[in-house]
Amino acid sequence: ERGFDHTAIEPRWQAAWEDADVFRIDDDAEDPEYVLAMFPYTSGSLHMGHVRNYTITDAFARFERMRGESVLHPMGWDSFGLPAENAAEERDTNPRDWTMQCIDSMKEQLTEMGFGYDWEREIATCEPEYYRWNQWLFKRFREEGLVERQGAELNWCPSCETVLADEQVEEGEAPEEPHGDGGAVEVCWRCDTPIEHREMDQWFFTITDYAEELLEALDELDGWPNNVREMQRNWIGKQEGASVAFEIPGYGEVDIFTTRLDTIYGATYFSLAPGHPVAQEIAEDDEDVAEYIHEAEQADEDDLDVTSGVFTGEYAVNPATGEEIPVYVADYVLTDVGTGALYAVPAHDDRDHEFAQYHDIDIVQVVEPTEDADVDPEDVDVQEEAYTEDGLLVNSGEYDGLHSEEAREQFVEVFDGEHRTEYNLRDWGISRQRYWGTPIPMIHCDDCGYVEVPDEDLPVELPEFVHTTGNPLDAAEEWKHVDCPDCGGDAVRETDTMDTFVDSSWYFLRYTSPDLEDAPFDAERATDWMPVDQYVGGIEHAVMHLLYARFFTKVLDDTDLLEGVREPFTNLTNQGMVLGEDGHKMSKSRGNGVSPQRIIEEYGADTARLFIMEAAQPEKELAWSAEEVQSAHSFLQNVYRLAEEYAEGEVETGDAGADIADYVAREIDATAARATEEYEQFRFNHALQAVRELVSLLRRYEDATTPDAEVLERGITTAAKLLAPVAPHVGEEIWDRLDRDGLMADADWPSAEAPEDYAVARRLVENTREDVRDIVDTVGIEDPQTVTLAVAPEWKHRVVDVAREADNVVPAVMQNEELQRYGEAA
Ligand code: ANZ
Ligand code: ZN
Repeated sequence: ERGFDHTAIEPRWQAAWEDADVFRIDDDAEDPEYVLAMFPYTSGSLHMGHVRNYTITDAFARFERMRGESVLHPMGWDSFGLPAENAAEERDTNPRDWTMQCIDSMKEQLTEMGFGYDWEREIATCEPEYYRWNQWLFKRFREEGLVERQGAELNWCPSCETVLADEQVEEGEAPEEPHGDGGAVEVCWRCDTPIEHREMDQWFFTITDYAEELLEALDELDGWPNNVREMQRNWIGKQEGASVAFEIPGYGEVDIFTTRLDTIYGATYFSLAPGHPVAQEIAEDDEDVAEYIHEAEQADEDDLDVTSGVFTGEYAVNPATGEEIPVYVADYVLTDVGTGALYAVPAHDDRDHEFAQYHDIDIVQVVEPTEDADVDPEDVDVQEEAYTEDGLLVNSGEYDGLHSEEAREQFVEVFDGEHRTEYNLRDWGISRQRYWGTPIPMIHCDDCGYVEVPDEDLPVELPEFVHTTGNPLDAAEEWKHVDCPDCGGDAVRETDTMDTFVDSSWYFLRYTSPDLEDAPFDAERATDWMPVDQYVGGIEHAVMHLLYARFFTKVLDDTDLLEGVREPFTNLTNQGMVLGEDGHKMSKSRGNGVSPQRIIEEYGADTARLFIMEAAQPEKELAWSAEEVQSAHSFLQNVYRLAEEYAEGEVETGDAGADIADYVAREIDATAARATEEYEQFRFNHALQAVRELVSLLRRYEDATTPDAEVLERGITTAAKLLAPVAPHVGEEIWDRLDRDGLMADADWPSAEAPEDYAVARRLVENTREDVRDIVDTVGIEDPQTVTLAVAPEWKHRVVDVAREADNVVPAVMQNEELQRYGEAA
């Protein structure tokens, strides 16, 4: 039986790596390469998305390690969250036991995939040793004035009398109208009662204090994909505008926020958010308004009806025209945006236009397109549709003809306003009415109000889990009732727990000192080891996790827990989706999933890893293909057998002529150089393509001649090493076959010194991809070998094409065996 048996070699090398502590990194390592994958949520088993994510970081970490870098490549568990509570309910166990089981089985899977982590640095966010620092940091943030208690809208089940997390709200049918219009309502997952929305006080981190810095620093994050930076920019949503006061007789001056002060002459009505103090004041004497506000509070913010609103009977004075315009209370005006009040210009704003048409309000045009605009002023009919572009002012008194931009500038003074910048970014509400999370370290005392749990009493540990309808922490009477730390009187613990995004906002720091008992992390080491050099994870975290982690890092730096670390992740890669063989995202419901376990059993981890890395660049979608999996497996067997046959003395070696040996030697160096460069750029598939080419050359070398032993052996070890970050078990097996000392994981990366002419040619390819002819001319077609070395496979056809066109060089090119193949194929 030739070839390797993956079921035998994979566990063997996994054990060997562990015995030799290959992936351990010392605390005193200086500024290691920090390679990190987003840690998994403890769902119970790895899916292909995980496997892809971790294969990328593992390959890169192994590559850097073989290059002689010290590498920090840790792993941990994002292990708090509602699904564990649900699983515990379903299985009649508790979230802790369930989570620990999940961790055990996921860890086993990671090991079977051959991923090399420093397990000494393993962390689990559900351990008191970890979450106590969430509590400690919450207190430090509070000292910095970054924690506030504010009202927030929550889902409330009137039947269970409990707050529901968003995930606990389902679409259902209102029970009292079974033959209703079929419209879906939101219902409680447990009892199907339609839910209500209630305003309740919650704990917030005031991330908005950092809005400007979080926005500005994005410009310098050039190791991040542009789309993620753009998503963060939009999320932060900076708007530069102005605030101006409008008089509402009987209620005084009300400030509005606008980004279109140039349109003020066109304001034909005025709108207040339901939560605006003046709206509330009006409601005191106006039943219709009171009822509207009440309904608006019940409604779900997410499905806004732009036309919804109620006339208050009051009028505001437009300071530009002196005219009185009707005041509405309208749902589309958000209480916590700007000032919660706006003047509306139906002619130039889409929402205002829809509202005005519905409520039959005047539409007055005050801006028309400039001469060089795409639209003809004649073609603009604001009665039909709002014109939302800038332009020249009309119907604006003495300011007619002024450009919008100038008008915005001038009007701030004219109408006694103020420049004002607004952000879409909201403060981060961290309260969750759930059990399986970090208890918020606060105690409520009727006399003293909210009092912090003293540092020496941290962690506030979770009590035993009980099965109950609401939040188990509310039912934990013994745990809940404590003495007030200030006055010693009867007091009650906060029963909300923290959003699990708090856990993931700083876990990358904990890896630097996972067992530290008197601080969340060692400030000096964290400062030295941070930022993460390569961070890899899903695009679904583009905004929340990645923004929160940036926020935490900045706060920690400002509070001197870090020194001069303003950003957590220097380079970010979002791996693309894994699709099933049918081209759809792998999912349980479609039944098109491929389980990592099955692939490991059938073909081995190396095959799975190789397939994943060859099939697409990390950012691209990857479609599963049984055929390509098979091809990856055959390739690995082929490389292995090449080594095996050589090691067993089955290859007759000798002196086949210096020319050919020289050529092969140059190809070996060139491949190492090219693969190295591709690894550095995260273009693993190109690196692997180069290795495949080398292996086929070595096969031809061996078949067609009596190869030089030294060159052949160097070729085999080079190919195996270049493959090792992706297929580490096979790498070790070959290393062993060749009787080398130690482990390949510890071996040196092949020298990336390419032959000089190769390097020149390579640069040329990079610089002149567009013009193969230039390459051919410049490197000199008399030396077709250099051309071969220089050009990526996809270009070799073009080299041949160019050579054909310039027929004087055809014979020269065709002397080159490699190019001949491309010539024949063409
Ligand atoms: C008058 C105006 C005229 C506006 C016009 C726009 C166009 P964007 O559009 O994203 O830049 N606004 C102000 N406060 C608001 C609130 N609390 N809730 C909802 N909308 C509010 O956002 C800025 C615009 O949103 C502001 O400029 C304001 O309407 C509206 F032709 O003022 B504008
Ligand atoms: Zn007290």
